[in-house]
Amino acid sequence: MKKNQNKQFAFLLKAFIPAFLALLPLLAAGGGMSTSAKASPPEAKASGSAETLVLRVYFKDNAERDRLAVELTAEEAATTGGYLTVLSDRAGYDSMAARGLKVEIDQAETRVYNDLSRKAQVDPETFFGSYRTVEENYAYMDSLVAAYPTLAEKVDIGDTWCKTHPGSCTQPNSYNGYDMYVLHITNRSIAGPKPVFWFETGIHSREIASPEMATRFMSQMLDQYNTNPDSRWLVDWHDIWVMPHVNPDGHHVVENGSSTPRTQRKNADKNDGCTAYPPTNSSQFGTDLNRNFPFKWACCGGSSGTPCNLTYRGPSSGSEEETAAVANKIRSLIPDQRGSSDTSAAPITTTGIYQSLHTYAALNLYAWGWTTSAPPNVTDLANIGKHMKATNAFPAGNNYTTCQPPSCLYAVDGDSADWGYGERGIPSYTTELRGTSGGFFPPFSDIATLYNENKGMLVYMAKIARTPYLTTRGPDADSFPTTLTVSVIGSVQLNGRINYNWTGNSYLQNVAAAQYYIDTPPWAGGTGVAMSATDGSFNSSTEAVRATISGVGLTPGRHVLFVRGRGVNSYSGFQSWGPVTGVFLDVTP
Ligand code: 0X9
Ligand code: ZN
Repeated sequence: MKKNQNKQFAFLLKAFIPAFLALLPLLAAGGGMSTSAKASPPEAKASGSAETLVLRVYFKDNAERDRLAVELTAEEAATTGGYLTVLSDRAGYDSMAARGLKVEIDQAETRVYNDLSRKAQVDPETFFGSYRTVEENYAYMDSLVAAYPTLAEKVDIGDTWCKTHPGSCTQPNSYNGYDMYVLHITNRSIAGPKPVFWFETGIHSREIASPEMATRFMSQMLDQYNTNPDSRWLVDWHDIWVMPHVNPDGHHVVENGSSTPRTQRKNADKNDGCTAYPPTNSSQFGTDLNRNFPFKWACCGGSSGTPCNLTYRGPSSGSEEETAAVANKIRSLIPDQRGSSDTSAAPITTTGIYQSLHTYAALNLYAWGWTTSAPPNVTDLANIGKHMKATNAFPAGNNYTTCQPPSCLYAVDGDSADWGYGERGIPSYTTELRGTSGGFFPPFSDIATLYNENKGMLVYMAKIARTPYLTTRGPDADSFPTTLTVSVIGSVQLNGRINYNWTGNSYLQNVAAAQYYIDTPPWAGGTGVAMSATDGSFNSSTEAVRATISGVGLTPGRHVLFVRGRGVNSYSGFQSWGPVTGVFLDVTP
């Protein structure tokens, strides 16, 4: 990436000043939370010598839990231990204790949170180590479009709050907001309509690991188009929408923290009665975009009506530019497939799937967030979630607990996952990445691990996008090779496995059949060729399968095989075919 003048200026600001300022807390020997914040007198005062404490606040029942979660802005840590995890300072701790709450300091987590040694060195073009800024991620998207012009386009779906309110945004500096860009990945030389996988990150800007997953997923789809057969067929046949920054204004604030990012969670809307800046863990301007979606908005105590609160829901349903842009774009891509009653189930043939990635509770959360009642499609929503978790599924899951938020986290209303399922009827998830050592701000070196453990979950979601509620009832096709080579006068063996037997599968049953397609997949009118059970009969939930593929009659060059299996059961008249696994078939003259 070329440095322009702004970058040079940013370099000075970001590298030299914080490097000097970072020394101050060490010299002051006060320890405490060293933010670049010490740059400005007001924040230096606000943090002072007050160390951030990681607190366990115990609750008596779920009603108290949900009330306290909103009031104290609990972290998204599991609540199954009977307590909420809350970041506060000594004064906050004292006042909680004074009002009779049982509250403890988690000493180990408090040390980790404040560990100065984690502070990464500052790169002129990134922040907090090598995390990319909004500008850099947008430039990265441009570079992908330039490299793969027929496979990727950068789509502007709207303007942020700061861009629609010119002159209003002055923190951390005067700026005029952002366009909201989504990378639309599909091979445009293959006609649609195609099933939609919507994958967004960064709705909570301080959860900085999440956009890094989006850019890696873009790369996996595009840079591996010629080497990874699943990337190939997904890009050819599916509409993949990846939005790295649902909240770019908030991210801009976060980046400014430099040696320690700022903790802005919400957008930059400060016209609703709160101008608190710099952001703290209990007060900041903005609307929580994940409480602003137009479904069950403000319905049930899962959000706050107080503007400085971290779960402030905004003045009205869908009031924020960012929320409206995402909802309207998805509305243009995916039809409303669910009835309007809370108990209306979406049909088994529903198409489209939605992932909104957060950090850092290690959870795959599905609807509903607004009620403890199970959603009408609960069996399938949970089953997709369990596949997202199962490390022995294919592609391998992330090993995060799968659950409905009020039972494992806290009640939430107006969030994107409830909207996606509630309004459109599509399976919608909030995956919370695992917290590594840094909470919201893991050292950049953890990003590779986090992507590695989540890429299988993302690919699975992309694979089942056509009919997720149906396809999750089918088996995985795993253990197939990446590439087979055959000559035009020869033949080759295709070997692999059809497997229902991954941990937690609600649709465990015997495998009944397997098939492959050459170049034209089942949904495009291709002809399936039956594969046989290697042991002679289909009579188990895990079957090794094989076929002999002849090269005679095939054009020399690269072909794509689509392999899949099904179970013995049918559902509403549909056979239980599982997701496709791709294999390259290279035919030599
Ligand atoms: O509270 C939230 O918005 C999410 N947790 S976080 O700490 N990252 O902010 C959880 C939202 C879960 N909601 C649904 N799955 N419906
Ligand atoms: Zn979040």
